[in-house]
Amino acid sequence: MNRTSVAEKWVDGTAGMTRPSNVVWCDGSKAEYERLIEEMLRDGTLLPVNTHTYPGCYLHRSHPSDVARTEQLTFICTREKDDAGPTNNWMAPAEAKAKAGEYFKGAMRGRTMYVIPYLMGPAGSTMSRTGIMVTDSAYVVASMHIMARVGDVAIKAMRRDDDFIAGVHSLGDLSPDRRLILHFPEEKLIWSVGSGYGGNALLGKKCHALRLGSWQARQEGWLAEHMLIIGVEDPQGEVTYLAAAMPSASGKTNLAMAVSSLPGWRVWTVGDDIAWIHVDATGQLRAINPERGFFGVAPNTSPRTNPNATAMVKSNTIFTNVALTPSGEPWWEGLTPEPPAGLVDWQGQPWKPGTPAAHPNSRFTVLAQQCPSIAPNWEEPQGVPISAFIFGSRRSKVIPLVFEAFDWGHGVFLGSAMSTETTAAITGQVGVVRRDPMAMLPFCGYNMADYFGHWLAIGSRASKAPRIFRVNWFRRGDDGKFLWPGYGDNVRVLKWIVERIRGGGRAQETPIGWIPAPDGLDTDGLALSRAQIAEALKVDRGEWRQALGELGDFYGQFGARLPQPIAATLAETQRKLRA
Ligand code: OXD
Ligand code: MN
Repeated sequence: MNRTSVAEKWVDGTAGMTRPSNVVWCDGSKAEYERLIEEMLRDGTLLPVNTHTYPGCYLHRSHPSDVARTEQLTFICTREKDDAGPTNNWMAPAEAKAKAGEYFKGAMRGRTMYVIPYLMGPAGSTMSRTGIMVTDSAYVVASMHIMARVGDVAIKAMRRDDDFIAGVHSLGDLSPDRRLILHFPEEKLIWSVGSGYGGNALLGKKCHALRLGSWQARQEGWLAEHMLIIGVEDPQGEVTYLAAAMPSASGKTNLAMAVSSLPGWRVWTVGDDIAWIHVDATGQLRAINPERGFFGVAPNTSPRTNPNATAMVKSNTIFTNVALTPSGEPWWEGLTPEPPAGLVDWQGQPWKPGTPAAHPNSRFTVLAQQCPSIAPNWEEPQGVPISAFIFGSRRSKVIPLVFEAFDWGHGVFLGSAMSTETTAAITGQVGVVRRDPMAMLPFCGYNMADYFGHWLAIGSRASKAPRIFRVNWFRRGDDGKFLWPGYGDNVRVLKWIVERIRGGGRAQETPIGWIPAPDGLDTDGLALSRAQIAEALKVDRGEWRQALGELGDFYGQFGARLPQPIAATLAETQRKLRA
């Protein structure tokens, strides 16, 4: 392999700090993957599962205190605190390095340091970017094989000797007290210590593709977003590409792989978590999926909610923290209506009813090419043309099932106004409403006020600016039940969105945007009354006035850095709601 001298030097320096007993450069080959699996089966990092029904699948049980992203230990380490902004944890670079340096010092003694050159994005795409990460975790290496393009393909894609994001990862002692996930955007550097969990440890994903990616995107004039990408095919065979931002564990993977309940309509999967989006020479926005696989939430994945994912994880999949049936098959809540007898829980203990069998944030890691709905063009180097953005969150109240922004600026406002109920994908309390602009709160690598400004600027460069929509599958009625069936029926909402893009789609104007007219949504064959649909689409002025008051408080922390058009749209919406 033709390694660059800058990379070699950096790797040597890192080995000097972490003191591994040997250093192995990864080539990304199948043989290497198989060697790692063998080694992990030997030392117990991986457990076999039933190879007849789940060929090529394995189970990893993580440390019980290392099961989700730890946002309170995640920092943006810019020279100026204001550049990280009020929504990020910030630490001065020197302090961060001194602290984490203590944890890294000699952390790899007696262990192998793997060097992983990786490419985010399809080979041959000008939108793709390279990284080199080191780790002392074989589980991380095997997962990176699935989630990124590893080896020579990455080295070849480097434009210069120093054209890479550098990432240092060590399991350390896995103690949350000695865990830090640090981002140094000005140095193109990531340091992560003390966790083996995907979002903290697979550095290509959240740390590179989103936090550092968003920083680079702003500098270079593109967007790095927490978005799925899909192609929606109509009965005539025409495909419309959409990108949708949704918070972690809020149905992104399900929507990315949805099986339509509407005859003739079909969803093609391009990506399920991250989109890198550029404005092309004609002013069209085009998106690539920088990842190579899916790191999806297992619980509630079933033949009913996501038949494609259920089929996809039947082979060549690494499961983390799921339960096992007596015949050694992976199991998680929701996979079957009733739990099978004799389950072993995610910690390897006989399962006690009333406790989680699989961890609520248990995961599957699998190659995208295994997905039955993967789009034939998902690795197209020039990406797919995006016709609309969707912002979705998890709110039991206030937010209608779907509505459309009046224009780009209004859509950016709607994205910036997003809030959501928290899930098990992050350590902390579940079900609390928190602000989550564009589903990027935990992932934006710089001041979010500047991020809103960057979105506005992209719109002015896009001669064919995508339409912007807001969705909420999670609204509940007074009886506490969901108002909308979700899953495959969400394609009914996508159909209305496609119709709006093409100039049809009946809609009515409200103070917050365009809502489907009473007969606008195709609800044929759905056991929902008109009143229920009206309830799902309702704009409650009182609720909205209160919500926008809270939004104003959130904006307040950005001070003068908040773009004026965002503040003006808030004021205008409040005025309309009072009228
Ligand atoms: C993820 C997340 O794993 O958002 O995708 O937490
Ligand atoms: Mn995500």
